[in-house]
Amino acid sequence: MKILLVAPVKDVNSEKKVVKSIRFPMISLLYIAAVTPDIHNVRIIEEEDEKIDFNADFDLVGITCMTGTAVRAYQIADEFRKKGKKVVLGGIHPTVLPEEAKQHCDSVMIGEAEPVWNEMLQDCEMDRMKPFYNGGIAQCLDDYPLPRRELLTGKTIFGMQPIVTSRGCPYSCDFCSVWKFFGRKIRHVAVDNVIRDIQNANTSRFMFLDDNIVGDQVYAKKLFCALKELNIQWVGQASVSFIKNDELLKLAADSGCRGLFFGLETVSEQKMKRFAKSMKSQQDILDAISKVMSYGIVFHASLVFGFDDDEKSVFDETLEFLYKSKIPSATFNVLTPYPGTEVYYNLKKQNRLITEDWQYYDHCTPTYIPRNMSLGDLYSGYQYVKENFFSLKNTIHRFPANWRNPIIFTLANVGMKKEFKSEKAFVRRRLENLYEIMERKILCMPV
Ligand code: B12
Ligand code: SF4
Repeated sequence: MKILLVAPVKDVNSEKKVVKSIRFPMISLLYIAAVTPDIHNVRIIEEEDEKIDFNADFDLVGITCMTGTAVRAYQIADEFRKKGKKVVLGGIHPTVLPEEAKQHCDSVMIGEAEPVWNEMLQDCEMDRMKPFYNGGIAQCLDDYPLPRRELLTGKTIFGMQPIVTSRGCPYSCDFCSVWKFFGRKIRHVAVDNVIRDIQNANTSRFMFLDDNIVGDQVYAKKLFCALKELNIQWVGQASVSFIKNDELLKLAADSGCRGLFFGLETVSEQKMKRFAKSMKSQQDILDAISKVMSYGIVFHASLVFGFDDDEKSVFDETLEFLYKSKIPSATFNVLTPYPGTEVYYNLKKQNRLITEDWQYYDHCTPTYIPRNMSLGDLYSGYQYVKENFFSLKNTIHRFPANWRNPIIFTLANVGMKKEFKSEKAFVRRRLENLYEIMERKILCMPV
């Protein structure tokens, strides 16, 4: 069969342009290609790079789908089905909402694709595809073949290739569905296989996509020791607690780590306890930032606004802290109630969700009635923080502390600023649409 695997853009009609330098290909499709028998021909389209030709000759189209890309994924699926093609949808959104996804495809793949992909291919050839296939959660990742990297097309951020060493997360944050989807036990790819994957990749720059590259510190130590021999540069996501382990932090740096993404969520001391993270005070975070930076590693923080205990003061408090910390780079998000998360169920129960039109679930648009501020306050507070953080004055103030990584610092800040500029008018229009939706609905306003 001729198989097309597609990674959709968020919204094909959107005026919000994705800054090319910060986009990244979907590794899931490379894994699916790897379990596809050689008798089939597989092609991958990253819609960010390449337009889809709906008239092209394919027997089966597989589309990967997150909540933010669901609307576009469904458009693509509908269009291919109109042309008589068989379509299968997979990824986190169809896994959480399989019945919704089924309205747009022949089959929905729930959970991990590897265990059931071949069964589905055989059924497709025999024209007897089942509505749902459930791959569940495999116990051993070493039974999976390595991703087929040669199918990657297009440029990636700093020429980095994506790589994964684990699935699963032991934490259970209420705004995240990863622990329900991939389970609470961390499952690893054997270090030898990771090394083989890196050696096949034809680059010396990697982005580890693991939710927490140091989730299992014994494994991490083994991995970093092996990476040291390869002379590569890498970035990844980590929990901030690991930096108390000096040996591991040094090993990470020696193995080529150039940047780590930390989900801090908040810098407000009263709220830190709620996240059960190791940081208990702003001083703890300041110490963590300077320690990570002293190893030549860029500290990238991810912060979220709009939690029920957030008040309007959260925006100034965050900005002041970030200014003081001279943090190299940060991502700001409006809390997004993804289906399958506790936050989603609670807001829905309280009748505070404004819309379940997934195109609004973009991390910039508030899609629910906040508890301690108005919708407009949340929107403008979020814009205010981004505008100030990426301003020339703020960037110049943070630059001297980041002299060891001038290129990454400049590119990260310039790239984020560019994206912010393009998103501003777009989010404003989305907010106006949401006000209209609210007028039509009676939603619970907080008292
Ligand atoms: C790495 C990562 C990123 C990277 C790279 C993403 C990429 N292009 O690969 C970056 C930083 C760019 C990123 C961006 C975003 N991400 Co992200 N990301 C992840 C992360 C940590 C790992 C994804 C991954 O590669 N996993 C490994 C692969 C093998 O697993 P997989 O993708 O799930 O694929 C398996 C199955 O799902 C299934 N499958 C997947 N697709 C398909 C397709 C078919 C046809 C079939 C049959 C099966 C199938 O089979 C695969 C193999 O087993 C996940 C968390 C997680 N653990 O999943 C969040 C996650 C997917 N991201 C999330 C979000 C919200 C985002 C952003 C919207 C964040 C933002 N602020 O903008 C953006 C959106 C980007 C976009 N394209 O729209 C959420 C999605 C929630 C949701 N309900 O949609 C997650 C779950 C994180 C979370 N904590 O909630 N992300
Ligand atoms: S937000 Fe991160 S730490 Fe929390 S459950 Fe999700 S993946 Fe795990």
